[in-house]
Amino acid sequence: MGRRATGRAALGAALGVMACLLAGGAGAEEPAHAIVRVVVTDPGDGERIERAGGVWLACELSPGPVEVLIGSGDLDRLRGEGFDPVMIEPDADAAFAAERERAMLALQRGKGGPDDWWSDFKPLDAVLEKMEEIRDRRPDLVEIFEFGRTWEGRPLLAMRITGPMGVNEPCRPGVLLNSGQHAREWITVMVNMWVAESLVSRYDDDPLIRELVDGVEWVLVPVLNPDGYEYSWTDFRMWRKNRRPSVGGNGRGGADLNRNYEVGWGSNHGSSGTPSSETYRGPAPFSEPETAALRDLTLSMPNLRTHNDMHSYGEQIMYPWGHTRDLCPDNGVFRDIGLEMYDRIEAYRGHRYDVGPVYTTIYPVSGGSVDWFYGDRGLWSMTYELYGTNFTPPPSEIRPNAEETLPATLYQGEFVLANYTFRADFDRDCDHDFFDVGAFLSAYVAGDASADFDGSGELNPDDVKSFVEAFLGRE
Ligand code: 0X9
Ligand code: ZN
Repeated sequence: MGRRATGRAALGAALGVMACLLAGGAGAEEPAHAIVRVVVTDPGDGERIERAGGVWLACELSPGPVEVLIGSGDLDRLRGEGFDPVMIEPDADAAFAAERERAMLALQRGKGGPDDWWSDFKPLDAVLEKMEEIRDRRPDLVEIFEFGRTWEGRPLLAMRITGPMGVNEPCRPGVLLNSGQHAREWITVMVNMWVAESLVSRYDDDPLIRELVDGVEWVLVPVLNPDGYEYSWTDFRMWRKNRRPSVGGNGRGGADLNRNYEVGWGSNHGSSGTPSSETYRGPAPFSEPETAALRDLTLSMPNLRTHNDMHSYGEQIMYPWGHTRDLCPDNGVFRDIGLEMYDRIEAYRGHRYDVGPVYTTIYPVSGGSVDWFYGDRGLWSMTYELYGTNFTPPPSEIRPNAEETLPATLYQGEFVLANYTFRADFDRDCDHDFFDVGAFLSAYVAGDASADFDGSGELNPDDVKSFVEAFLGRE
């Protein structure tokens, strides 16, 4: 994985600002943030970086160089922790401001102009507007609903995308896709929105999409952490957590939502109990309104079968567990799903994602989303780290990232359609079990018209035969 956040540091300027930072002076021109590179040797180094006030800019802290975002004074503290930091971007704020300006210009140009929506990243308001625009195009397929509120009172919004009822009713299997759990991972929001756009705009002409929309209930949460997302646009580009108020108002608040789920919660191996930490798990499982709302949404949808939590960056397709090295009981099936997703991603432009459990593929994560969605809810819960080399990919990566992963994400719909819709689900409880046989036989013996399984218009042994065949074939 590449680690350069920007390649734009001019050495002279770097040395000048480094001198200023080293002097510890808060000069008027001193940028608030700089990016340095340090070399880490063991996993505990993450804590030392955080103790010094730095934010490490990688998904994975493995031995070797890593870029660290620092504020004034942190350079000395990094040295105090025993690192030997090398300046690579003395004015990170200027780079972030330039990125924001570029995106805002694109947004303006897009309003009635030539720029299409996918040409650059979008601030929260524009994402919500786009959700509405997609809904307004096809209100017969799309519904937007609020499923909770954040710390700062913002609505948590989801899009439900599904065709007219009838097919697979009442057992239409569900797919839940969330993105933007980590505030700075802007590209995940665009990629998820592209799924919504594709399901809706291709519905009329693409038979597979139509089958997936008619047969599956898609619930998309493009911005699971809207407070953090907004903050990453307005205040601090590298913000990761939500906006839980800080203890003592020291400006280092927030909980890492992806450490706040109940399964495996609370371990210091893969999460932190220190409120200022980047991986602070919160005071209790589901203490955060954003994760609690997602939990409740999930509990309200017993038809959900699969889930994807989209992150950036690192080219990985992962599944449980994150909190233990042990393989989960369904590791084989997860691996098959992951490998099919791998093939589909690879087919687009040859990117070879790593496939495997969170713990060994990226690093230990305790209280992460996939562990709860699988361990508590029994879903086929996957998570991406999208392609990229840092948290600020160029906007030219939006479309390729979106196109590259779409077929893999759609596969999750294909998977539930193939595995969770049963003609032989006679008692309509959305499960394939022997109760269906019981229900069929009682209907047949009672002479109930519902037992006319082959649709011949009369009840006869052929109905039993075709029911048994469908049941055994898991149709
Ligand atoms: O640390 C994380 O939460 C994820 N990496 S990131 O750089 N995007 O922050 C990895 C989490 C994978 N596990 C789950 N989604 N549970
Ligand atoms: Zn993330």
